[in-house]
Amino acid sequence: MASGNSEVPAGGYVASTVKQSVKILVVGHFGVGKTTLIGSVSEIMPLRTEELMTASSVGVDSLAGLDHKRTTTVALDFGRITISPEIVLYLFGTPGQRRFWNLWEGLAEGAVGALVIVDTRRLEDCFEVLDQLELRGGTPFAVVVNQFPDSPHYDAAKLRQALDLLPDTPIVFCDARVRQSSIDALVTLVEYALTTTGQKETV
Ligand SMILES: Nc1nc2c(ncn2[C@@H]2O[C@H](COP(=O)(O)OP(=O)(O)O)[C@@H](O)[C@H]2O)c(=O)[nH]1
Ligand SMILES: [Mg+2]
Repeated sequence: MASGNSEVPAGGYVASTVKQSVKILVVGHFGVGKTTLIGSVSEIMPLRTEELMTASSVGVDSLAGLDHKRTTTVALDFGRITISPEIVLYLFGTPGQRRFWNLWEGLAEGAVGALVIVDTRRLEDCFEVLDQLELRGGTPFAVVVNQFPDSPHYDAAKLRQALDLLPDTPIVFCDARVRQSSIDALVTLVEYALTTTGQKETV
């Protein structure tokens, strides 16, 4: 799937040829790489709601193992990618922590699917996210394993077992900093979502 950047008019407005918009959620616990993934694929300057972490984050968002993490997403990330002259994807990144679940409720409405980003150094953190997607039902999702230098490596079968995923839930290994890697994850999700719903929904 080509990114179709040539179709994007100067100034970053949506091309007049676009007839359909598709919404995708990017969810995951604090520090898994949501902002990085959206930033690596977005053709517009991603809207970020990052704030420098302060002492008030202590005990709320754990920095254990995240030496370079200095900001936290307060509400959401927003990005856009034109995948053909007629179709544009909107990406909404939202934190997985339980306290953000109300935010998701609205965002998940009409979404074609969700990318659940996981960090194998803190695998247990993604259970909250997976639980919430299961509770909601109906939003197809793919699991994206964002690999950090010190991440333990598990193969897809082990991860499927550990995360108790259905046999057909896609598992993708990704480097969220690399545009093509992030695009591959999005393509996998969209292809999977199309097999589960048989149609695209609009925003
Ligand atoms: N090595 C490596 N570092 C990454 C990757 N993705 C994100 N990071 C770094 O991990 C930290 C957390 O990423 P961020 O996108 O802010 O996480 P978020 O809280 O989920 O939005 C940042 O310092 C990123 O630069 C990746 O794929 N590989
Ligand atoms: Mg973020």
